[in-house]
Amino acid sequence: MKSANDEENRKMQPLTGTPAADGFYMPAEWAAQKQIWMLWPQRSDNWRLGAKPAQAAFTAVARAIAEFEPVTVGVNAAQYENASRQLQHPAIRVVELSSNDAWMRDTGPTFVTDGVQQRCIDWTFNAWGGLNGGLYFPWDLDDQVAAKVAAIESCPRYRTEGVVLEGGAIHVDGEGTLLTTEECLLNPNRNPQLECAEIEQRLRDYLGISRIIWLPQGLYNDETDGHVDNFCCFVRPGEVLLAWSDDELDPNYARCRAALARLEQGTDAAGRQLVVHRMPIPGPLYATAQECNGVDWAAGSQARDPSVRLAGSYINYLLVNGGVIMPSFDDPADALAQALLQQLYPQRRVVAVPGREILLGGGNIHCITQQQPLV
Ligand code: KQY
Repeated sequence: MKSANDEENRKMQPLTGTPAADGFYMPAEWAAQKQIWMLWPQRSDNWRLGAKPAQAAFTAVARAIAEFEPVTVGVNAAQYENASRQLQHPAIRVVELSSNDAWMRDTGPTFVTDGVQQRCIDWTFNAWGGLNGGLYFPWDLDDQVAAKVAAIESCPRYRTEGVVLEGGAIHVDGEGTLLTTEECLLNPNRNPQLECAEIEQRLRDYLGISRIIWLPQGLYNDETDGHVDNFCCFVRPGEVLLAWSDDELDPNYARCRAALARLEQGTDAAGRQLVVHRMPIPGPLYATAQECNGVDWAAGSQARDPSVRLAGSYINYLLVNGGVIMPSFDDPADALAQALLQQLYPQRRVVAVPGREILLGGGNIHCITQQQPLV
């Protein structure tokens, strides 16, 4: 006779097959959400001053989201009490969940649905490049995050052994179109064993999409090898928002134009010509020497240097139920960016949360969050 434990163990095992073959697809970020998942920053070789300022910044993001919907924050055991105290809020749940760092967009699951049930994809994670340019070692706990989230939610899970992908590398419109960059997905430090056509087939198989729009590159100096979520996103089906610079001396100038050409050339899965909105890029932004000195040096992690431009972007915002949570940078372009987002999302309340501290760690609000759609 089967025990309850056998049944639980069976549920923890990954599914065989692929989501698309089973009738599942990834919904767009604007689909109704059950909750947002986050992780708690603590590693002092990425976050300055023992991650204290980053913890305050993550807390502000969690609290801003909690005004719209529930948030679950995964925390390493050593930080459980500290995080629980800082995150006290009726809509914020803290769970013990080990990780190497705090990038839930990239280490968390991608949720898929067939319109009735929810499942999720547990992509293989290699810290943005493994031993060939990855951002830290080891990354074993990060690679387990998606499976642990799935277990907490009792969500059946597909595991992509041999397909490396981070959530920030893709955006979908929920109607069959996917946006990504060649700089990231075709980088030899992700899936060197797969040809471009094979990568495209994996995207179709796992995400239930039928049209892929490849942008050549992402934002200049993005530590992730050009994640699309820091550069270009869907606003709604048929409309995208692209980071934009008119400064010919900005290394982003050519990147923005190359992306625009691809977006204008193609059509989406429904055959629509895309409308492209342009979002100014803040800065240029740099870390101060003092900020860099606050990061503990550790072999294998990235050196921080005030001369290296930060990949600041307003595109790195998160959609929540009824809201938009965007990063601000104390930059003259902040107000313009907020006004543009409010104009593009008239039915949502746009809330700006300081993003500099998260940017110093290498990403922003979209990178540290993962939406779980409502089923
Ligand atoms: O932006 C992201 N999606 C992750 C960046 C990781 C940076 C680690 N220093």
